[in-house]
Amino acid sequence: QTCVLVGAPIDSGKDRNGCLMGPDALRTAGLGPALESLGFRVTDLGNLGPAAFAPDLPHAHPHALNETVAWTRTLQDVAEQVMSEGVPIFLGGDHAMAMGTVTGVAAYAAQIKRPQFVLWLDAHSDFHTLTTTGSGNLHGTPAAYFTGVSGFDPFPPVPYPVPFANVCMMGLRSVDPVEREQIHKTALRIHDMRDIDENGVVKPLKAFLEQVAAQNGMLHVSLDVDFLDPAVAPAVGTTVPGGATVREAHLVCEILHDSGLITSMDLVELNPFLDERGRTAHLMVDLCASAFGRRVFDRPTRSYL
Ligand code: DIR
Ligand code: MN
Ligand code: MN
Ligand code: MN
Repeated sequence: QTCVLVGAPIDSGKDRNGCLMGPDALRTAGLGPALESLGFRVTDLGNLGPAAFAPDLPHAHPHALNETVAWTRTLQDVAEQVMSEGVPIFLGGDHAMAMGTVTGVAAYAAQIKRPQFVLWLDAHSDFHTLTTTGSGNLHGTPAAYFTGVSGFDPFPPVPYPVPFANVCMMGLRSVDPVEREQIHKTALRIHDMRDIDENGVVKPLKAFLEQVAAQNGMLHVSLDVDFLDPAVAPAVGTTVPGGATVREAHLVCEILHDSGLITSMDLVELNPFLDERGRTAHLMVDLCASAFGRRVFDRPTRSYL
């Protein structure tokens, strides 16, 4: 099996810069060799760039709209294309990357007539639109965009939105009031940290994966660094205390591997400039390795289905 690394140094989704170094930090932390040691053939497309765009005004609201639209166009095309070559792992870049990656993989799923599912591992719900965003930071909008919510006018239309019921969010602990109001109107599967505290990660994840398997779905996993607690993953611009522990995150990834369902993945929001000695990059690489089969002892495949 082949893993295709796709570098997406998009840094336009928020004001604070540094995520552009994410892809190279993940490579430096050994992502390629880790996947090779698990038996994968690894190809690396290098780092992409945005399509041509008109310069954005420095203090515009939303921030860097043209640049983010341009990135979305590039990533949609590449994501759809690369799906036939293996399992793509998109190396962010901030979470605005998912506007392109998720809509791209969903277009591929539509081609082969399989439903698309998304597991969103994040402190934030990223469910703003261009009109509801208070911060103007577009990394707070991808989940609304790829589920087909209106209010994304200059962005490409979304012909194959991911149904709300096919999206499971875990780790939430920073949701803006407007987002909460909108989420309540949808069938999104929401598991905030309170839910994880009470029930753990296994029960909700297993229920979701059973749904994916039952419908022969494609599964995109979008892992935001801030899903993790900042004490163990400090290299992200939007830390929120009270996140997933190292073991909770590994367990999610290990179960994902055992399910055999992952068809594409995002590793996003890593800002190596905020790190100490690549600590967070190494953790992200280790989690990705767990998602692709690293384990202490063997377990039966699909043991969670
Ligand atoms: C906040 C923070 N909801 C916003 N969002 C994100 O700016 O819209 N931080 N995604 O990582
Ligand atoms: Mn910027
Ligand atoms: Mn996010
Ligand atoms: Mn986040």
